[in-house]
Amino acid sequence: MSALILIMGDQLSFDIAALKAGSKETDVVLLAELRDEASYVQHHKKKIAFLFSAMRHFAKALSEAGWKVDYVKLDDKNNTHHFTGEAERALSRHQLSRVITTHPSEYRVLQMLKDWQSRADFPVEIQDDNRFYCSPEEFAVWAEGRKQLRMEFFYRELRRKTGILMQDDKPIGGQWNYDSDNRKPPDSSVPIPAATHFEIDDITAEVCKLVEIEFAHHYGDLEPFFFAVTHAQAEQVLNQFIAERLAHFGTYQDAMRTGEPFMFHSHIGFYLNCGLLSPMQAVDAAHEAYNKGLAPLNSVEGFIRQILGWREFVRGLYWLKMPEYKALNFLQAERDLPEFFWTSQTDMNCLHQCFSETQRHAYAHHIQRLMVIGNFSLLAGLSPEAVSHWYLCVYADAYEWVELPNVSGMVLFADGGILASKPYAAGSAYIDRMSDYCSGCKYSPKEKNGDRACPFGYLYWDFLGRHEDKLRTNPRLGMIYRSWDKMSDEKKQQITTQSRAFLEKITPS
Ligand code: FAD
Ligand code: DLZ
Ligand code: SF4
Repeated sequence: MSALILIMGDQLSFDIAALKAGSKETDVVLLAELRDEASYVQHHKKKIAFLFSAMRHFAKALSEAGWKVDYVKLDDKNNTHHFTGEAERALSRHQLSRVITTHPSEYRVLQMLKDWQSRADFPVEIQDDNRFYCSPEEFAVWAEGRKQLRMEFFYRELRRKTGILMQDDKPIGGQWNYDSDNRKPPDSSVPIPAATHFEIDDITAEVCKLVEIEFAHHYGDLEPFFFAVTHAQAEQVLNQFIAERLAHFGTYQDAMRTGEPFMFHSHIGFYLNCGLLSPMQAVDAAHEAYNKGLAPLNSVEGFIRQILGWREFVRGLYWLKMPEYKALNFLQAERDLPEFFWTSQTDMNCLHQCFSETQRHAYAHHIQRLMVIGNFSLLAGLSPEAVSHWYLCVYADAYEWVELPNVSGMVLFADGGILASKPYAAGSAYIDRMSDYCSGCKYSPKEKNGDRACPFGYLYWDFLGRHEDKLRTNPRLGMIYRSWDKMSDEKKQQITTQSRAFLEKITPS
């Protein structure tokens, strides 16, 4: 029986399971630009334009490959703007009575598909997503009976299972992880290659015009737009990363420099997450570069760990712990987001730089997300719901399955330690060491009191004091609490007063 093959906006892969299960001869492929998906959170304008353009290019490529494709544009006057309405309309339009799709990436959409399955008039076949190394079921088996879920042990299992960077059952080089080699501060004498840019073609130009009008009130800049929008272009970004940046990826992984949003990072997350690239392509390309002697082991292992380790781990965790995971708030953080998350207007130069780059490019690299914006959100006690909403809106690679564990688990410790063994809280020293931001700041990391004192300094201690009841027993925080204990009451009071005044100023109660 012929079928409607539903391809969602983050399933743009030629070998996606739903296409593999279908037939070019008899089936119809449906892709639809939907207001509900573009604005269930107000996604960055660039993210919407990127996805719509990638969807249109993919639809065109599928047609050229012989598939019958039905593409519903945003401005189609009959567009219902949700998956259910568009699937129903397409079934009726093509006189089909069943749907094939691929397991969605988000819990909310899976619930919708389960709803379809409960209807007699809507038979739907959900194929497993074949674009990951580890299925949610395999992850659940690995997690079973473990007190703590730690990425490092999961990653080693996947290294063993796949044989990646392995020799005779042992990690190549003798170590599993080379992170200790990967913490060099930025070095202005090492030139950073320009990010791969593409000219806007007619499809992207049309989509940008549409987004500028229809999503004018959304966050972010549409220009400059230079993202890849086809598989071939995404592959070019990957190849250029391997050739020009991978060798330094590990060494400068944590480094931040003013005006250099991409540093030595790959900027392929957008493409991996919507299907223009597969994780296997990226991992294999890095492995091959290592075999050819084009990049050192600390860089290659570091890059592969992000994809084979972290990316797979957070996905497994998401499916294992949803929907409860979303509601967790271990530290009972309730503060609203300060306005400057949206406007970038703050005197704290590190935040200002990271917010400005986010606004312009719908991108910030990992350490900016973790140690600057994330660390600030943790120390300031911002609510997990508000922070998660923000991250989902502003990054072009953001989808709940990967954003939520990073925000809730890695950054805010809202899951109480399911993902991380301790909160990634830090004062100003790390930012000062790993960036050039402090030299251009109104505040100073050296000053502890007065108007010029860096807020990270006092907020850090205030955070530890505020959460003493929950964190003191954490074995990894023992030494820090010993320093806290040595502080005079007067000093502690001063920290509290400074912190309260600062927090009241950024989000008045
Ligand atoms: P690179 O640094 O070049 O790394 C290569 C790839 O490894 C990335 O493209 C990504 O696919 C993967 N990767 C690296 N770190 C992680 C991680 N912690 N979790 C999962 N995959 C990882 N990543 C997203 O893809 N979507 C998100 O919505 C997202 N939200 C984040 C929110 C916070 C608070 C933090 C701390 C991290 C978040 N990350 C997210 C992870 C990471 O920051 C981005 O994947 C990375 O910055 C993307 O840039 P890149 O492609 O240049 O990555
Ligand atoms: C993120 C996104 C956006 C902005 N727009 C669309 C869209 O118009 N049509 C579509 O099929 N998908 C879109 N997406 C991606 C979906 O939100 C994503 O596929 C679901 O969250 C699946 O889990
Ligand atoms: Fe950020 Fe503090 Fe440095 Fe300013 S002084 S850039 S606020 S860490």
